[in-house]
Amino acid sequence: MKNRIERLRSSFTDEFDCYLVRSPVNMLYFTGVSGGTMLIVPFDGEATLYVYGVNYEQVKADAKHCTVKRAKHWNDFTTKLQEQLSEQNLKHVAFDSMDFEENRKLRTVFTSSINLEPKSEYVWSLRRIKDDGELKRMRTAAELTVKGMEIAQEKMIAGLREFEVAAEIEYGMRIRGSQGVAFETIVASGPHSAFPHGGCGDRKMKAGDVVVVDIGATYQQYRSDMTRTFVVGTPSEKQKKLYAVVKNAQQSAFLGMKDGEKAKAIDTRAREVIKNAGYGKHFVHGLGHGIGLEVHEQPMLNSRSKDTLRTGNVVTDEPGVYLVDFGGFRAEDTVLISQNKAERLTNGLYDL
Ligand SMILES: [Mn+2]
Repeated sequence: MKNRIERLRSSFTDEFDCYLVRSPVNMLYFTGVSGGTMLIVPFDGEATLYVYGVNYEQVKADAKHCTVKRAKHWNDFTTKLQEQLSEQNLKHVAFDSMDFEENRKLRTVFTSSINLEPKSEYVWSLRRIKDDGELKRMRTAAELTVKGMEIAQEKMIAGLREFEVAAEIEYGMRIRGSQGVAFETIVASGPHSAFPHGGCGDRKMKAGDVVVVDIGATYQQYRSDMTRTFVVGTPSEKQKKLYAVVKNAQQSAFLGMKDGEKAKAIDTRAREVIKNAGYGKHFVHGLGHGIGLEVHEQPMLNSRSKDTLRTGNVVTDEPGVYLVDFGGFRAEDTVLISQNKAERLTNGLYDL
């Protein structure tokens, strides 16, 4: 099988003859290391990863599928890049992403005959389809996340503060091999639960509180994302009913997820369930997002998405209902899309 740089190169079109990878996550994706300054992928010949001195030895030791060269500073790098472009007569240069100031500086050193255009979609079309090695890591990240959620469930104790629960979750994932959290842990209790990004503060949980716990472990750079809603003590009938609506919506979307389905249609499946239960206007966000090296990736699952689900996509399925005066409810799993079905990588703990 071709390596990722070769696959990027074989997707080149007449529109460009050289691709600059500037995003650290994308450099990691192509070369196996972060810490580079820029990866240059010309149509012909070796890919070159430029690195500043501070990271040179480490990157040189670990980088795959490219030549590693040292650049003293940004101007040294741009001079070398400019030389390479003119030597190889490369005129149409695409890039993934770059901040405005860097883009401006590059344009000033390039001769007027060189085009520089953003074309991140060429990297995304590779990254959104996970290979076996990536899936193995994502499964481990998901297992660690489920373990963290089990700990959360055990800690739904009146008198504990949100940050204490978060600390137990994070420790439990870390001690089992998580590289760190995939994003900031959410333990949102009581009134905080009604905010989709309820955070995690010093509020003391009390009996009857709804608690939304949204967590993720990272394993060998790959992330996972899972949410469950708990109640401290015995849940009320209304709390049970609202969580049931959310879980039914989540399951309805899940059953529709497979290769070839429109992401927008999957979002609609969940939205219909919540709408029919009378809470349509309280589902205030999209259904989900791709996940991998980053917590939010393509494809997106929402009412504006033009994406189609494909085998190898890993996405979240996370409908929610948020009642400001009552509490918020969300159930989320990280899901792998296959030919005729989907598979929950985070699985279990569906009871309130
Ligand atoms: Mn999520």
